[in-house]
Amino acid sequence: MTDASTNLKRAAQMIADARSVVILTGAGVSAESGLATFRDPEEGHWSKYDPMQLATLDAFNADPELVTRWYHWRFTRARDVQPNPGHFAIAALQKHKAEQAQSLTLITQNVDGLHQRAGAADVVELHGTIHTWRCTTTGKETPLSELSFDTFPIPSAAGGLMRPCIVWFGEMLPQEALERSFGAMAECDLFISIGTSATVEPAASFLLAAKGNGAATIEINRDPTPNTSIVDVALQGPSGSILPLILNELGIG
Ligand code: BV8
Repeated sequence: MTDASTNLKRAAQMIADARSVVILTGAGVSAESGLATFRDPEEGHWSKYDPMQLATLDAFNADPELVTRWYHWRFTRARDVQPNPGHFAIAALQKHKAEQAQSLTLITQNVDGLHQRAGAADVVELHGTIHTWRCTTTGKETPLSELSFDTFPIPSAAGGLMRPCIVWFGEMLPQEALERSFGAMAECDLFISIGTSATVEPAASFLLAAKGNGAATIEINRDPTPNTSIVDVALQGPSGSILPLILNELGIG
């Protein structure tokens, strides 16, 4: 038996034994749906821009048209793609754990909404969502479906501009999302990091915090990360292939 299949069986057994699981996902879990990640070169028009230079309040204030166009491009991409087998596997695992009267809290750094479209429940959107926008003057929120993008940027009724309800670099994370995350991490006996480079704080430190609370740890990622050397089991490869194999081991789905 290869190391990879031994590790996969071990990870499956850890998941079966866990009574309280936290999963943290990043852009890598949406890569097989066709959405570019943050640190892989972006295809097409935006390849000349660095997302790190666009996902900031300063960038929006300096050029609201450019940043609004970037998010318009990103949400039309997110709307046009489908959840992949990795998203569906996580949703099936969450359902299975609930049926066993055990808990699985899904925390995502992604803003694309693909976990919810795959059937995941109570998703903690740590970095907000592209599917709701708010007025820069009043903070009043509007669902994306009620916005028209015939002008860039979009003026708000109060005379301000509309911006996505996304946490930009340098902005505070939503209090409720942070509280739910820290609460789940304090309770969990298994923390699984999937498709994230573990470089954006404070999410990058969640695995270490859970480990410090005594949780076992698993990483599923295409490339090594700063967490790879400290997790109990590291499965290197595409989450859209690895997660269904784990569910097969567990006899789920
Ligand atoms: C904040 C929304 C308080 C935008 C995003 C220490 C403490 C606190 C803050 C900081 C700190 N040090 C530095 C900071 C500042 C900053 C930060 O972390 N900077 C980093 C770059 C050093 N953090 C913040 O500003 C946060 N705010 O802490 O507030 C505060 C405020 C002021 C001053 C001090 C403190 C806000 C962070 C949120 C930023 N917003 N997203 C948008 O989406 O447009 S973050 C952005 O990066 C996305 O959400 C993304 O998800 C996230 C992390 O990236 P990843 O998801 O990991 O994606 P990445 O491309 O990096 O990696 C993908 C991985 O997938 C790769 O490893 C690849 O190998 C793998 N992969 C690829 N394909 C597959 C795969 N894996 C499996 N299968 C595949 N098929």
